[in-house]
Amino acid sequence: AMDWTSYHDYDEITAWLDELATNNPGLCKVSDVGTSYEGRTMKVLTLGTGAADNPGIFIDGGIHAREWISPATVTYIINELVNGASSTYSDLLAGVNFHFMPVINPDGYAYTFSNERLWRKTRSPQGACTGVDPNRNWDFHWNEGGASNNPCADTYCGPNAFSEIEMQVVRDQINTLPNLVSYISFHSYSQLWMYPWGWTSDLPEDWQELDSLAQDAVNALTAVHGTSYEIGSSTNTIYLASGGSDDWAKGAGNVKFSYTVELRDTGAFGFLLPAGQIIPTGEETFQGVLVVGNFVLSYT
Ligand code: 0X9
Ligand code: ZN
Repeated sequence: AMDWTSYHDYDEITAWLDELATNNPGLCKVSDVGTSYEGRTMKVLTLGTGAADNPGIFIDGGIHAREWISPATVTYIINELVNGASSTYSDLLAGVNFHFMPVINPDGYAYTFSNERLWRKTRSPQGACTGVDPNRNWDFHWNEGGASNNPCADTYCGPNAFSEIEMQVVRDQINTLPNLVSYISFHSYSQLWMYPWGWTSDLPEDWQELDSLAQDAVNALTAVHGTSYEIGSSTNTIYLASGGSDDWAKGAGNVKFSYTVELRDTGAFGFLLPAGQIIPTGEETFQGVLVVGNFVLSYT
């Protein structure tokens, strides 16, 4: 069983996804979509009661191993949609397909439980050091700034774009799913709701649409517990960093409303966010995701 009073490891999360699908046929479907470097099965959970080509939202978490509030928030969102006041979301789930991958860097995440709490990267061998920054590894303006060529660095972009099997798996999902309108990647920390680009300070031509939806999402988020967020393009809000999944989703994957969200907090606890903040973070973030979901529902 799952709860949101403590953080859960990779095996607990994947077992829970399987259990949800078993208990909620017709709403949930779980698919095995790949295998990590160390052999962990990667799964996608899809929620939706309508057509397979309904507009879709792809939500991932856990790309950075140590950002534990990310998988916890993604599972919180899944649980609300599946086990929350069911009739509330029936129109949404009839018109929008949600695709979730709560932990897209399974080996790194497992390593933060077993060995090193603040590990960030994947766990593939890279010469004298280990791991690639999975959020510098995507093939859209790859290694064009804000990334390191040093295999020992935390922002190592890899020997080539998509060197990491786990990011290939996520890429293939995004490419396979029909009609994705939004992509949201959950990270921590800093309380930012960001849109492309992260590889340049230039803005996408449709940035005002992305900014406006982000404002609506953040307004709903902040209304829950008063948590303040900043909104803007990645480069202009946090820093320049190329090879990110959000830039790829928009620039190569053609997913228009692409976001990276940095969850709580602003640094008091940082990556070591106390488990007592999982539920409030989940509650507020879920309201932001609902705004995106309802926008996608009526987006043509
Ligand atoms: O550096 C990152 O990958 C993200 N910040 S974190 O502290 N969670 O590591 C920000 C990524 C923003 N998006 C792009 N730069 N494309
Ligand atoms: Zn991150």
